[in-house]
Parts: sequence; structure tokens; C-alpha cells
Amino acid sequence: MVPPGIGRPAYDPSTVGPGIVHLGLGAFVRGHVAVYTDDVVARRGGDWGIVGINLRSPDATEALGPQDGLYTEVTRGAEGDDLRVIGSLRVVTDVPRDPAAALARLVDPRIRIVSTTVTEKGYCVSSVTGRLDESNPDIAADLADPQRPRSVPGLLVEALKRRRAAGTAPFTVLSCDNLSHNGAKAAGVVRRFAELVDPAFAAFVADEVAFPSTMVDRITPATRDEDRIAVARRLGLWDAWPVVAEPFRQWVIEDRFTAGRPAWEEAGATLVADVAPFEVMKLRLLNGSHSTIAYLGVVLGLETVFDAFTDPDLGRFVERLWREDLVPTVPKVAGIDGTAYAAALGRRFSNPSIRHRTIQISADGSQKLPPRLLAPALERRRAGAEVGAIAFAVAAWMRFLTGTGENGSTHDVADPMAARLVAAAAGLRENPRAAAERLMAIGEVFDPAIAGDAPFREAVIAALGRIVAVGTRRALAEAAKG
Ligand code: CS2
Repeated sequence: MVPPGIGRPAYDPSTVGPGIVHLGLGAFVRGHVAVYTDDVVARRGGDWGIVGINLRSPDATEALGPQDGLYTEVTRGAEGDDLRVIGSLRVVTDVPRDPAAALARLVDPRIRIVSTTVTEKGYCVSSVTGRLDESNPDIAADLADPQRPRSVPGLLVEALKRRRAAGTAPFTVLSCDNLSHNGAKAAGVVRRFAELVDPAFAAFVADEVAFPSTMVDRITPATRDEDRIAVARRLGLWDAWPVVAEPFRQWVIEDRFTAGRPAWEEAGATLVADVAPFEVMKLRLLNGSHSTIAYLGVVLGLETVFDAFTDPDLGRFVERLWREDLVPTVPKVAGIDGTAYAAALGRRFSNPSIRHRTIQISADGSQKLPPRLLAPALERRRAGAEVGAIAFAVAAWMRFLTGTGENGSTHDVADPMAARLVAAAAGLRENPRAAAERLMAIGEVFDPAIAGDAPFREAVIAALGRIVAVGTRRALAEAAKG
């Protein structure tokens, strides 16, 4: 029994059939796609239940399986928590435990959409070629044994093939990851994988499978034990995996679905013909400043985004980064106002109750830097502008790669390329220029067009030199002034 004051599904979840498979069942999707879907099913009904599949870990199955997929969404504003039980997640499973069952879910004819939050690395794209990375161990394994896939492209292609063989229409692939042109990226890797296993089938994928792009946004930190305890107190029962998120949420979706979709617009989503301008705005202004806050925050011992953004030097530096280097790259099209968006971000980052840890956001910098900070740097340089703030942020990432903070603390460098990055950053204190040059020579992170731009290179080298010479705190205070 859900106590009064706590929201619950306005429908009987057990009667909702599956319509969506979601790959990558972390915190984010449960605070976003599943909430929008819960709203729509409550208003309109419809068999749009979500089957959540994790690709790597069985944690979600263990936590949510015994509670029939039900979990608590905690909307955490500055004034307190609003709790609501979400009913749209109907089934939870994972690939490691039962790969055949996961595949069977994707082949189920009732499934009309496969959405993903598999992070940047889940796409297995080579950042050098921009295409499917055939040397990625998961891709190589799936190419050798396509019927027992474990990568995202491998799973999608095998499922689509089996559907076609059974005369079932293909699902729409809905990427919800923080990548620029996420639909096109998903399409690229799936089509290439199909071409490698069966060229005739690749033509079918190209003609018949839709890959709309989306921009997703809601700050959703990893759930902590304190959150579980707070929820248990209010709910009167133990929820093994509630999700905590900020009040703000946004979803902009390209309206190209071949087999129908929930009326997500009724839950506040915006359906558009072209997501790209929204994606650019969000990836650069939100995620670009997030990464900056993360690297500076970890090095300076600032635990959360709130701690970091309300630090006067860091907050001021982020305002400069937005104003000088990032807002000018946001397209000026209808419905988009970079300055207003940045101002709203300032308020979101100042929510004291959201404990979003800088170390969490610091993960996977090699994947995150290119779309968030290096792409806008290149655009600005091509326009003849200086990019001093971005260069300082990039230097902060380099400083972070040393694995030690300013106060002698140590931290993890979590990154698929960690070994290479850490090796390139070795000796950074003795010779910052050489370390910056070694790092900028890594083509998987730095497009040669930006790494080869002398003013950008020199700005990064100078920023790192200053960080090493006077310490991150003083260098940041200087950089904040511009
Ligand atoms: C963050 C994002 O971890 C990160 O890299 O920048 O998860 C961010 O919180 C979301 O994109 C907000 O919508």
C-alpha cells in the first residue's frame, strides 16, 4: 500500500503489455523515458510497457526484478522531495545472465521501439574514423558469432534479422544518449554491422529502420544508500533502487517512428523535424560545463556540482565559458535561446539538494570531450575567435589525468582509454608542454583539425603551464577573470 501523499500509477501496471525495449537500464532512463511513458499510459492507456535490458551488469535485475519493475521516482527540489511510484517499467532482464532471453525480448512482435541509454562507448564508434570500430572486442566477438550478440549493434542487427525472418515489422531505434546526431550515429553502426554480417540485409536496414535523434535532459545522479533510506522512511517499504532527479526535465524528439509511439508530447516532450540545434545547445552548454566542473571539481576537492558551481572562482569561470566560448556556437533558430538556457542551468546547478558527484561526471572524458568542448572550440576557431575558456577546461582535464588532487588526494581516472591517457599525462608537472602535446596527439580524442590549430594548442599549453606553475586554484581564479 502506497501511503497518502505519494504518487502512484493511475493504471494497473500488470495490465500494460510491452511496447518498448530499453537498452541500458541505469538511473537516467528511470528518471526520464520511463516517467514520460508512465504519464502517457496514465492519460491514454496503450501497451507501451518498457522491458529494461542491461548489457553489462545484472544489478538492475537483482534490484528491480523482485519488485516487479516498480520503483520510486524522487523529484528533488530545493524545498524537498516529491515521491511517485512509476509503473511503466514492466520487465527487467540483462544480457550477461540470459543472452537468449534478452534477444527474445527484442524479437517480440509487440515491441515497436528500442530505446537506448548505453553511454558514448556503447556505440562502439571509432573516434578516428567516425565509423563502427571493428577492432572493439565486443564487436569482434559479435562478428565472429552474430547469433549470440553482446554489443548494442550486434544485438540490434540480430534482432532485426530475426524479426524480418519471422515477417515482423522492424522496431524504431530511439537513441537517448548524449552524442551529437545520436540517431545518425546509431544508424551508422547498425548499418555497418549489418553490412559486415549480411550485405543483403544491410539494404533492408537502410530502407526500413528508422533512427530518430533525440535530446534528453534531466540531472539524475547515481542513487545513494541515504536516498534508499529516505525513500523507505516515507514509503514504509524497502525500494532497492529508487531514482533521484531534479525537477527539470526536457525531451526533444525527431518525429520519425515506423511502428507508432506513445503520445509523449502529452507528457511534455517536444516533437520536431530536426533535433540538431537542441542537441548542440544541451551537449555544449550543459554537458560541456558539467565536464569542466567535474575535472576542476575533482582536482580541487569539490565533491558535487553544487559545491563546485557555488565555488566563487569556479562558478565565475563557468559563466565565462558559457558567455565567451559556448553560447556563441548555439544555433539561433526558433525555440532556442542559448543565453536563457545557460541562465537556467546556473539555477539547476545551484540546487543544493542534488548531490551529483563530480567524480561520477568525470568518467569517460575521452568520449565526452569531443562533442562537448572540442567541437565548439573548432567552430569558434574557424570563425576566427579565441577559445581561452575552453582551452583552460581542456587543460583541467589533463591535470585531472594525473590522478591526484591539489590537496594530495587521489582519484580514479575511469575511461575506456585510461591506460593511454594516464601514460601520456605522466611527467605533466615536470614538463606540462610535452604532456599537453602528447595528449593532443591522441587522434581518438583530438580531431587533427583542432589539435593542429596553433592558437588553440598554445592556449591549452599555456593554461596547463599556469595550472602547474601556480596551482589549479590560483590559475582558475585568474581564468575566471578572463
Ligand atoms: C553528465 C550527464 O555524467 C555526465 O556526463 O553530464 O549525465 C548529465 O547529467 C545529463 O546529460 C543531464 O541531462
